[in-house]
Amino acid sequence: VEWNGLFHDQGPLFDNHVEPTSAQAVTLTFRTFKGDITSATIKYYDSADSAFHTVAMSWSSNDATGTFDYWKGTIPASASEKYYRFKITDGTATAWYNAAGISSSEPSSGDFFIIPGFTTPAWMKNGVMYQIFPDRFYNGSTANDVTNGQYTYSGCATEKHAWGSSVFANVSGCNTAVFFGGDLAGIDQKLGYIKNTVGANILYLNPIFLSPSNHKYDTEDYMTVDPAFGSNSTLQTLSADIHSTSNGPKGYLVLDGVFNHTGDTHKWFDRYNWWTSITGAYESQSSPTYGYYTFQSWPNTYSGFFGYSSMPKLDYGASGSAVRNAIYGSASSVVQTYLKSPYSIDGWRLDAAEYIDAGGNGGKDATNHQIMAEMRSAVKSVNANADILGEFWGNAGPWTTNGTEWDGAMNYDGFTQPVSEWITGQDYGGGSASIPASQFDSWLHGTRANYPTNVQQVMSNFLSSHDITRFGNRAGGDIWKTYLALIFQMTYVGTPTIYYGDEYGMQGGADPDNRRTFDWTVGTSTNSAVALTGKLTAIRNAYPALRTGSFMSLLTDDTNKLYVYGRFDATNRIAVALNNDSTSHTVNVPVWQLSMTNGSTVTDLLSGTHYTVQNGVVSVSVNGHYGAILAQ
Ligand code: ARE
Ligand code: CA
Repeated sequence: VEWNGLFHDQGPLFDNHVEPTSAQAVTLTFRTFKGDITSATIKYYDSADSAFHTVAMSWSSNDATGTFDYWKGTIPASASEKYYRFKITDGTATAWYNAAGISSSEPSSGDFFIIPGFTTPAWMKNGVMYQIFPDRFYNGSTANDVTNGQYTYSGCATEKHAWGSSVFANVSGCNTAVFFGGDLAGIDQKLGYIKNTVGANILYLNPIFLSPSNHKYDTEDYMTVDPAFGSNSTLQTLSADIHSTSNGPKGYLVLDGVFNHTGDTHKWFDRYNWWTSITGAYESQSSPTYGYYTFQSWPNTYSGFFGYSSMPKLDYGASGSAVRNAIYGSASSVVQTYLKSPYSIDGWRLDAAEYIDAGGNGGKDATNHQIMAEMRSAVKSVNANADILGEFWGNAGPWTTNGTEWDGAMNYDGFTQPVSEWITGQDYGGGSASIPASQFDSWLHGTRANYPTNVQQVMSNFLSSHDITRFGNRAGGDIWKTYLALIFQMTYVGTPTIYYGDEYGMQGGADPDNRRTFDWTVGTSTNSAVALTGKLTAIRNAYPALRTGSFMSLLTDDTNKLYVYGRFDATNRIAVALNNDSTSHTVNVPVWQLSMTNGSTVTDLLSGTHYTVQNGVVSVSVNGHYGAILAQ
């Protein structure tokens, strides 16, 4: 069996129902070199009877170039989750093929998923996300700015600093008390920049609810927008303006749901009696919300996020508990309220979701999964198209492979880390770590295999976040590395997510330096990186193959630091060639793998240059730390 000819994924040419209902049979297509094999079999595990089944595939057709055979087979419709792999024989040798790769012996993991009835939001599959840390993006109203000494929290008096100042920690070392004045009105005023210049249509905002810190991960009241960011009516206006098409394409809004813990000033806890008419859990063991938290020894010893006393952990109790109802279970819950009109948000990013649990333990267990399933039901009951984006830094498979919990997750593990190591030679924390192109490819392959295809397509792929060093820093200020990373980000599988400022290579080390104020003198359409970002998002928006098409690895060259892959569907075939070297290289792109015919023309969507396919190859010179997007 010639392994180089074998291909299947759940792209539109190889799977007729990537999101089947329980009534839809799934017809799979498998590719081999023409005449190479004698039989192909689908072997699938059906969770309904916990047994393996086989389907013999039959030859169906050749590709247009006569290079390949296509084999087809159908897995019958049913409601149960299934996992499949292929067995290929040529009369002598056998090869096994699944999402994790090809092997000569039968694999025990890494199969493709079929999860009837599980859908992820189309707008998340097809959009580009822009992440904003609200205090640092744009000050739309100075009237609401936090002033020096306006209040003191955890011994830290608030400090207001000038936009662009490099002060992130105040004199007492309390970085969370340093404010710059950014707000929701500012975001609203810059929607034109986000939608039209950058080309992003999904906004993800770090926490915006009442809280004494600048990051607002220590919530004081979920039902009130922090006054330094605006009011609940400002949020309604912002949401309406994001959804409106009068300022660019229709947009979507995702908020940060910090539901593992509250702040210690939350009215349910009320450590400092800021809520004078309320008796919180810290104040009395007879408080109506005493049971919302887990005290080992009341009042001073209680479970908190990472042990922080400023972030007491919520105790979710059993199904139907007061906390579950308040957070997501009831019509007036936090989760449901903001999904409904007049806020009409489109999704929740679930902060620290892995730890959510009952009794103050570490989460990641059956109770956590039960809570996540209840949360999904609540979210989808209000808006079936809403997105649930979990925060997890490793393989988020446990929350995404049963179709009952998250739609997707922050892709630290399957995007941010490998991109950083390949392009910058550093991990996302800034430590030295370098991988060659071949390892980059296998890392991506392996992490894609962790997820059903519709989950892969909504994984949030970002270069930086508010929790790690800036990509611009790891790149040592070399803007060409940002160019290369952006080209990869906008042509890879998953929702491209731009942490504000990454579109111009914003600098910054670890928290809090990764939360600098946006520089509006740099973040303009005349900046070359911003212009490239806009061009790339337009390309992604124009070609569905880049969003929901197949992904085929075409070439890795560790010596010349090259990586080439295909994205394709029934309409378009695109080969992306990346050069991670500092000097230019001529890349012979094997477009015969995409069935491009000799003599046909491909166009580099970045440069506009046309090329002719000769001997199954397109020969392209690619600049150092740049790429070509060859489409037909
Ligand atoms: C800040 C400073 C700390 C300081 C602390 C107290 O960063 O150094 O000690 O203040 O003064 C929020 C704020 C942070 C703040 C933190 C605590 O944004 O600025 O810290 O609250 O007050 C783990 C968790 C993951 C978490 C990250 C940060 O699993 O959930 O750590 N991320 C979310 C948000 C954060 C937010 C919180 C949670 C709390 O995105 O912004 O912090 O609501 C490995 C592990 C990960 C681990 C990661 C980083 O890869 O696999 O699980 O993430 O390392 O430690
Ligand atoms: Ca302001």
